Amino acid sequence: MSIAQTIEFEQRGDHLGWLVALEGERNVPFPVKRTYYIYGTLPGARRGRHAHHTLRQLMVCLSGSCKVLLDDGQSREEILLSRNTQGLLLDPMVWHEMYEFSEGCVLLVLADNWYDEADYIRNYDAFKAACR
Ligand code: T46
Repeated sequence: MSIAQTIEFEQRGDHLGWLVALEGERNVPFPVKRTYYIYGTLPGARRGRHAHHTLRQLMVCLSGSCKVLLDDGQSREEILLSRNTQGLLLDPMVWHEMYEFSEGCVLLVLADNWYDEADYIRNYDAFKAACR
């Protein structure tokens, strides 16, 4: 079984161009309280490197590509995000790291709660201990 679920979004549009709609509690399986985007990542940088106690998030790569390492404390997997019609659901207590960002990569993230540094586990040993 996969650590994180991926969701395929319906692409809408016509001969003029394309559009994907993300709707909380519809095709996004939680109420959306916060949206942020990650961009301008330095070449070779590794971002994330944390887990959340309770936050649920959905990640969509709007432009370019990057890889995401997922770790649930027992196993690890790597996912390539390179399509803006695919979402990656990040449940609580999943350690995640984003890396191999292509030039111009833009990652959109929808979250079910506001920013709260107390929800982060930024130390990997503490994460492993909390999983036990
Ligand atoms: C996550 C991955 C996918 C805020 O002030 N408000 C916010 O909503 C966020 C997300 C961050 N910040 C501040 C905290 C730091 O001072 O922005 C700075 C950069 O955040 P961070 O180093 O956590 O960024 P990433 O790219 O490593 O991680 C982010 C999210 O923080 C995190 O929740 O799951 O993207």
